[in-house]
Order: sequence, then structure tokens, then C-alpha cells
Amino acid sequence: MTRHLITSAIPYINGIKHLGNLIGSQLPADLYARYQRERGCEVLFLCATDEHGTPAELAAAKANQPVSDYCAAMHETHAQIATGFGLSFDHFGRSSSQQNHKLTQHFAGRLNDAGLIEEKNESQVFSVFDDRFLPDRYIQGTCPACGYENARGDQCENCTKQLDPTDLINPRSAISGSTDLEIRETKHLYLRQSKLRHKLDAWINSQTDWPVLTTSIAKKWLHDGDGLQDRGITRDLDWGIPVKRGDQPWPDMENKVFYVWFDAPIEYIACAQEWVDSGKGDNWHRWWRIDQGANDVRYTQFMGKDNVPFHTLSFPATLIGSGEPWKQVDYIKSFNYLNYDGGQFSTSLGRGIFMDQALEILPADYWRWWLLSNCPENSDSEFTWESFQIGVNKDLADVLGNFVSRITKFCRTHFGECVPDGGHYGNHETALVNELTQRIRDYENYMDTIEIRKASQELRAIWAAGNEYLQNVAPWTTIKDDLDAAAVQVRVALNLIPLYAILSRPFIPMAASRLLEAMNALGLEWPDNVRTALGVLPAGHPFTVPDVLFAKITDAQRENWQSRFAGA
Ligand code: B3M
Ligand code: ZN
Repeated sequence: MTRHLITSAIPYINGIKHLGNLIGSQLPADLYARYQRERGCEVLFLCATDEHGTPAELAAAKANQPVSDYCAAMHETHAQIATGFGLSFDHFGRSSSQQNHKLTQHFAGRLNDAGLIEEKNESQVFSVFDDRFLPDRYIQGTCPACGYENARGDQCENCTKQLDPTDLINPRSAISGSTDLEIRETKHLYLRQSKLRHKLDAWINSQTDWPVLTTSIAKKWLHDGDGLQDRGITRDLDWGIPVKRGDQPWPDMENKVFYVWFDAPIEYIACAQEWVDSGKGDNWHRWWRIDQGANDVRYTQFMGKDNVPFHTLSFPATLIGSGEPWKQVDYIKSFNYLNYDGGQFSTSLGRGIFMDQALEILPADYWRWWLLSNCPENSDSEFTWESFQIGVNKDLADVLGNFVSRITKFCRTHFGECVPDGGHYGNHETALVNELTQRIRDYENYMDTIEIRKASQELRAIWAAGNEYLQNVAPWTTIKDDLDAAAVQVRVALNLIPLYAILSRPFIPMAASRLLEAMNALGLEWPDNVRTALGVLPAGHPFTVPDVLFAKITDAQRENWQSRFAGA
């Protein structure tokens, strides 16, 4: 069995994330982690809050709090919401951890020893009005590559190009809006990525199975030469990881910190150390060091498309450049954007649904199902309330929920709340076993290759097969003159419930648990053999009719929510 290391892009701490952020990394990563655990694989699933850099500082200033207090409180909020959504991280770490401080400084020291760090006196944008340097997001302006007017100093959100603040056209301070800016000299460290071009090129070219979205972005920035410009990895900020070479001071670099995008991916490794130090794990090396067991780990990363350049160029440059045997990613699953009701999600305008609000109005599984089955996999996709209502009402309530309630109630009426005895499989049952066998193998293939929309369609078809079976055999008719035939039909249909619960658990874990509890069927395994799986509830096995599994969304609710989340 493969051992799976799975990481989700670590969300910035600067506020509660919206559903577009959730489906862009954490939720699909959770789907995959849960699935691989169901299949019996050993999984280490890691995520963390990304706590450094200008997003954190700006948000703390706005909240009028010291940035370390702000981050500590916000981390708890993120963690609680993640639990609410059923995100099954083995550890939810913090990029501000001591483990990450040490490891980031370690990498900087190694890169320096390898001749891959250059100290440069350089020109940085200084705001006279704000009396400070303006790194990264402290500055906004027009993107030199695509002309987008609200590009930030670190990256253009529109075209994904990584930027330096001095690249921006018509720059302005993000703190005060002031355009009274000067260029001043300051010393910084640069990672000489260009020296690693051949190694990175070879590594990216050897990844023949990556999704097109990932490879096209990686190659675009690699071959443009642009993505491989030497990149500044330090900043004139107070909050962050102090610049050191290993545990040694770095002359002339006092009062500077590492750039957030330098330390954030290193947190993937530090997070595994945190997992061990918190007592939950016993050995992180066997996940991260190929000289210590990680050579047989399969490592999969999940992220939005704007994060791809950092994961295909910058972070691999850090790992390769260190000259140490670190585990490299095997597969990068990246996502397009989810739009909201005819526009974009907007944090500043309060437009769209944020994770905390979503959980206030409906249980997590409703969101999980819609988001995953409509995820922006091959192109951007759009959340509309109509589509959400249809997805929930049809798939969850009509297909899955209705099947469960119909058969459990029918059984209760005619045989009581236990699985009926008697009868033998006929043609309908054999056909059902064959159909499910084929569909489950297809479902497994889609889940293994992380084709999420296709997997969700297959799962829906598996649910629908239950309704079709009931429709075809019609136990409500059979029972009038052949009690044995009705018994086998009911027994098969009841057994579909735990089968569905196990298959659906990666998508809708809470509803799946309720089904297994109602059917008194805990501790079941993945249905490798459908015929065997349809016998797990033997004749005489007691169950209870579960409460309504999924309530339908009414038109009134839909209209109410639509106006409530439309934004200012
Ligand atoms: N925090 C950007 C984001 O939240 C960034 C990801 C870091 S992954 C190492 O989209
Ligand atoms: Zn751009």
C-alpha cells in the first residue's frame, strides 16, 4: 500500500476564507486524503495557517492588534472552521512555529553554502508619507505583463506573474494610498534560481502525468525566463522569521525577515515536525527525507492556479538547491477560480459566502457535495444559488436521501426494523451487482487520478442505481404475492445503504456516519467485492430508520440567501 503525503496550500491568516478559497485547495485535498485512508493507505495530511508577510501585518493593523496576538486568535478561528467542514488534517500547523523558524533558517544557510544566495544592495520603494519601505502587498499598481490595475507588489492575481514591487507601473502605497514614493537603497538576499534552471527544467519535464493547468503555468514562467529571475527572499518587515544562516547571525541583515513565500512552503515540512512535537506522530523523517524512508511516499499538493509558480519553481529551487535528500512533490493538482453569482467573490465587498457563514446556514455536507461536484477543475466555475439548490435537492435529497428513507420505511412497515430473511438473487440482483462493480472500479480510478467532477458523477450514478433497482423490482408490488422475493429485494436495498455510506464518506463524511449509525454498521471496509458488501447486513440485523438525511432548499431560502450574500 502506498503511503500518501498530502498538503493543501496554507491559507493566509488575514481573514476567514470564502468558498472559492475552500474548493481551491483544502476541500479537494481532504477528499483525496479521506479516500486514500478508506482504501487502507497510510496518509499524512497537513495544512497550516500562512502567518507572515504583508497580508498578516495589514490585517492585524486593521484589527488594531499586535500581529502575534492577531495570528494566534485567527489560527484558532481557522482551525475551528476547518473542523466544522470536516477537514481531516492530521495536523493544522502555523508557519510562525519555532520549527519553521529553524528550518527556514537552515535552508537559507544551506543555500548560502551552495553559492545560491546573493547579497544585493538594491533599490526598494520607500513611502515618504508612511515613513517605511513598501514590500509586496504594501504596494499596488499596474501589472507590467498584463496591464491589470490592482496588481500587488508580489504577484499579479490576474495573470499569475510573480512581481517585485519596483516592477509595478503607477505604484501607490496600500497603507495610505500615497504616491509620494521614493527609491531607497537597502540590502537583501536573492535566491539565484537561474543557476538551477537546468535542474528545474529537467524535473518539470519528467512530470508527464501532471494536469495541463499545472504544467502550462510552470512552463510558461520557466521558459519565459521570467519565473526564474533571481528572487528576493528577504524583506524590511518586523514580523516574520529573522534572517539567519542556520543558527548563525547574518551580518548586515539584522532587523530583516524572510519573505513570506520563502518560508510558507517550508512549513509543509515544519508542519510534520509540529505533528510529531505535538505527540500525534512519531517520525516525520520517513515522510520527508528520501534517505530515511520517504522514497516510497507519494506526495500530492493541492492549490489554486495563482500558487503554481511558487510550487513548481521557487519551492523546488529551495529543496534542490539545499543539496539534501528532501522528498519532492509527485503530483500537483491545481484549480481554476470559483466565481460567485455573476462576478467574483470579494473579501473587501463582503460579496459571496465565507466559510463561517456557510456553516451557519447549512451543514458542511451540503457545501462539500456542491463544491466538489462543481469544482473549477478544467475551467473557472460559478456558484449560483439556483445551481446550489438544484444540486442539493436533486442529488442529495431526491437521489440519496429518498432512497434511504424509502427502503428503510418500507422495511419497517412490512418486516419491522431488522433485515428480512428469505429469497434468492435473481436477474435483477445479478445485474445490479455487475453494474455496481463496474461503476465502483470507475469511481476508484477517478479518485486515484483526482478527477473530482468525474468521480462525483460516478458516485451519483451509483446512488441512482439503487433507486433504479427499487423501481425495477418494486417490492411494494412483489410483497403482495411473493414474500420471499420481496425479502431479498429489501435485504439487498438495505445493504446498499452501508455500501453507499463507505463510498460517499470522502465527499459527505457526516451524512455517511449517520447512515452507518442508523444501520448499525460500524467498522466496515471498502467494497472490493460488491457481492460480499451486499451481505454485510445479514438477515435479522437490526437498524433504525434515520431522520431526514438532507432537507430540501426551498425557493424562499434561496432568495433570502441570495440577497443576504450579494455584498455591499
Ligand atoms: N498563503 C496563498 C493563498 O492562500 C498562500 C499559499 C501558500 S502555500 C505554501 O492562496
Ligand atoms: Zn498581470
